[in-house]
Amino acid sequence: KQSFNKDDAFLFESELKEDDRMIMETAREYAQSKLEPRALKGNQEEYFDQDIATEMGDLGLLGSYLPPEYGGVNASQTAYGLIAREVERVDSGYRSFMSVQSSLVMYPIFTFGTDEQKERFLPKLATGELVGCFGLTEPDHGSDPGSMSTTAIKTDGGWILNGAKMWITNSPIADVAVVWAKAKENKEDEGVIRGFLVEKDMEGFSAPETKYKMSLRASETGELVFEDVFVPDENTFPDIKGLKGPFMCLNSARYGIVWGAVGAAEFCYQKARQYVMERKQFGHPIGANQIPQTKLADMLTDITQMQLLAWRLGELKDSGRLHPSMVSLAKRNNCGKALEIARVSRDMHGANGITGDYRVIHHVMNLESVNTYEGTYDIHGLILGRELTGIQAFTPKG
Ligand code: TGC
Ligand code: FAD
Repeated sequence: KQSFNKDDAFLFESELKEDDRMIMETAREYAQSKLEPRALKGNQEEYFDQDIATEMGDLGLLGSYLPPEYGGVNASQTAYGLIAREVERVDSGYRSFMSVQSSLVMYPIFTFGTDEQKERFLPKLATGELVGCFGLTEPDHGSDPGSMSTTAIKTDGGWILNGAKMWITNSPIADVAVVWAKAKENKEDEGVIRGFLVEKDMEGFSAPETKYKMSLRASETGELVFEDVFVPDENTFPDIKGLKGPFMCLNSARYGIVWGAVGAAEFCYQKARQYVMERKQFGHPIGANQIPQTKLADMLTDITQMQLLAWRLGELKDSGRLHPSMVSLAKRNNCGKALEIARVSRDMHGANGITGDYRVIHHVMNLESVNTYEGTYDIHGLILGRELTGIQAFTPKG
């Protein structure tokens, strides 16, 4: 008789290809042995250990889907997602580091960059010797990046950047920032968004840290400030123009988050399952009561749906059939469900659930950011709504 798998009820892992499974196992072993022991300190002390960059690089976990000449291991998109799941099982902040480096920095350089840019940056980003960040959001423009204020004015041999980006993962430790800015005073491209590679020692550029976050505390977050920063032509993406550029990067990063949320949710569900069997009240394990049992049943039902969505999305991406609205559907669903599961698990742990040691509230707080960044829960609902009706509802009518 087939036994029931309490962690993978519909046995999705048995469908994985051998290469993908091997990468998943490498990531799992690394995350459990090297990241898990750092997670509590990272959260309590608001600390990202930069050795993590080179450790992940050594294992081929950064930009894994790129070809070997640029430091990747030609991994499938499914494998990339499985890495995100294992890393986020420990901490969404570590997955953030990995996602930004892989999807928001290496992907655009690989896709939009010149050969010289690829050779200069990609191999070192893949080993973790260089760290990158991605600047789209601004203090006054989050969900609506198309209204951004950061400007780029063409000058001899390059562009002059002015403005500021905010809430930028990795910014205080980044060697290179992929920055999106609007061309100004430019006949051909007035108001068109272009991409730039801003390096940390460029004059007029700074990246102050944003301290005292209550979420993603093990991830470095900061601003990017540009005061007449000269960016030479060789640091400009030559051809990509418009919002399509950053959104193509977001398709990849949001896809990784779909998987990452599965890992965080699985952790919280497994902890709740263990806790209600060990903790006794009224002379019985808490798990002997109906309410905790149906809470566990709801969690596993949601997780099974999340696993199958992520796995199927990976297959569609690997076979070139992914549509961005599929990513919105899955990002919205998996982040919203993961957050709900983490909150319920926290409740099932009673007072212990508020302590760092159990690491559940840590996931609750992290998932608040994950549900917000890369397009909020509601913005992805509106993207789907527009797809379904053909009518955009981002701006009020009347
Ligand atoms: P819209 O008119 O929809 O589109 C403008 C142009 O972009 C194209 N496009 C896409 N292309 C590829 N993939 C997609 N997903 C695309 N979505 C749109 C579109 O075809 C059009 O191209 P063209 O050639 O016709 O000009 O633009 P809009 O201004 O109406 O967009 C509205 C909306 C809400 C969909 C969009 O602004 C949005 O997605 N907002 C959310 C912002 C967001 O996600 N920011 C993320 C910042 S990065 C981040 O959070 C990193 S956290 C990382 C971590 O720590 O893990
Ligand atoms: P707002 O856009 O001001 O939205 C506030 C609320 O209003 C949300 O609930 C939203 O859903 C709702 N809302 C907004 N517009 C509408 C509408 N038209 N209809 C209905 N509801 C609406 N950005 C980067 O560029 N790079 C990064 O590396 C990065 N890292 C991040 C790391 C962290 C920890 C966090 C928290 C954010 C990060 N971000 C990054 C920024 C992130 O992408 C934005 O926070 C997100 O896009 C939302 O923008 P906002 O915070 O300005 O919220």
